[in-house]
Amino acid sequence: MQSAITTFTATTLTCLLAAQNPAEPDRDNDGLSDFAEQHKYRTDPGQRDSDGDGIPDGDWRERREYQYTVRVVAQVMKPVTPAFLDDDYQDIRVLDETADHVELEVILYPFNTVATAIAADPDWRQNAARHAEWLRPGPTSDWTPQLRRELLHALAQAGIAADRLDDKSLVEQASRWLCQHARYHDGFSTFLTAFDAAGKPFIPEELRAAVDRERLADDLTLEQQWQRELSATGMFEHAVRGSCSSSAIYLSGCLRALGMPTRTILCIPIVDASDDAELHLLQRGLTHRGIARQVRSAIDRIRGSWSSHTFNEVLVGGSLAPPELRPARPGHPRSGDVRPDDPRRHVP
Ligand SMILES: [Ca+2]
Ligand SMILES: [Ca+2]
Repeated sequence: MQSAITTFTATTLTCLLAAQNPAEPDRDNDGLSDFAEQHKYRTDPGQRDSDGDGIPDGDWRERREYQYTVRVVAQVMKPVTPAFLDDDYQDIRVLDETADHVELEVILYPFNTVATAIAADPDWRQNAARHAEWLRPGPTSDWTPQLRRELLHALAQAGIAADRLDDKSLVEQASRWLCQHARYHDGFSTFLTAFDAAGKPFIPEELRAAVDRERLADDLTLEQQWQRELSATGMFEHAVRGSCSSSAIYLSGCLRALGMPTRTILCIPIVDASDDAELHLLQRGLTHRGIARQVRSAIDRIRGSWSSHTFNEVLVGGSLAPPELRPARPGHPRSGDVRPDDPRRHVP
């Protein structure tokens, strides 16, 4: 059972996360973009070696000397594309690889200031067009021209002029409308469904019994369940959305239909809260009092279970941050600033 669930997780990561853009300005040519030096690493974007010790800021270890960071080693089942996992909040490198999994070293930057740097871009459509990979329909973000027409019409009826708004205003207003449009109904299918090579959903044989048990609560067929939890078009049509993963899929498909590059991010906890050895690592390793207090508070509530969270990232502020996916939807959870006890963490 664990194997199938983990495979689904890795597939989601591979399908929906974006690579950083190598063309972003790097004035001092140290391998770190100006934006990242200012808002992620806190190094000097005008000096290749900020502290003059002979080691450039871009060095894997050196870049951690200006910020409080958290280092995690995680094994992720294949398929996984490590390059897609580097973003404004974390760095990734591969430590080991087997036939089944990739062992990743993850460096988290919890005190980044990326969220404060997001600004609206009135000409966002020109920048957005360069991110075709995060605009096109996917197995779950399955928007259609019909959905686009109906969504634009519904937004117009609600006074939201999608063709005249800047990117930040549009994503805020459209996301709010979409969440209000769809009734919340938590179900099961995002955690028990896998996808074949063609992107079609199926239930792995070892999970069949669990599906039959869970489905008794709703008088719906499997296909009807999928339409209400794993299909952006289906959720829009039925005006229903499910858990955080399901809601992220719904928003991702609908925002892509509006021409906004969007990806779904799956956050995995830095430790397994059911494993005493890993909890001991936290006790020893998290030396920043604020971070330690938040993490321990969250763990107290999930002890004995497994917890993860899924949400959306949307390209906003193309003029400020050149062609790279920037997290958006201000006011929503981000890996860098969300409090573990913040109720919004379960509202994608
Ligand atoms: Ca630089
Ligand atoms: Ca240095």
